[in-house]
Amino acid sequence: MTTNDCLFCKIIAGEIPSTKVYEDETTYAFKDINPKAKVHVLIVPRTHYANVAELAKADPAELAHIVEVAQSIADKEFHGDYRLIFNTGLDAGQTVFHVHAHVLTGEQLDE
Ligand code: D5M
Repeated sequence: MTTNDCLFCKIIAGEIPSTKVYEDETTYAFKDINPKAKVHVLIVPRTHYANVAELAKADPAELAHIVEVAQSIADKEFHGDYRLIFNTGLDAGQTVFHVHAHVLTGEQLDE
């Protein structure tokens, strides 16, 4: 997978529409098209990494920043509580191979 045929690279570039929740120089956040909670946001680094392990190795500061962004979304949308998920690999349910944090918040979540 290269950035040319990556769905989330196209979303970050504005070539495919998305509902923006947050953006800065390194990071973009948008609503998941198939929400699994009242608030379901995807946070992605603008740079393409296939999964969270690649991101952690190449740019741990960006991974920490993604956690900060998740916290700020949960602070705004709920009382600061949230679930943060990185599906990693096909058998874990990863379908888009540009690392993305799922932030689930806005309501009490099932266990
Ligand atoms: O999560 C991939 C997630 O990406 C899944 O929850 C649906 C979401 N998705 C797919 N296409 C779009 C678009 N176009 N906009 C917003 N959200 C989208 P994974 O962990 O890889 O299964």
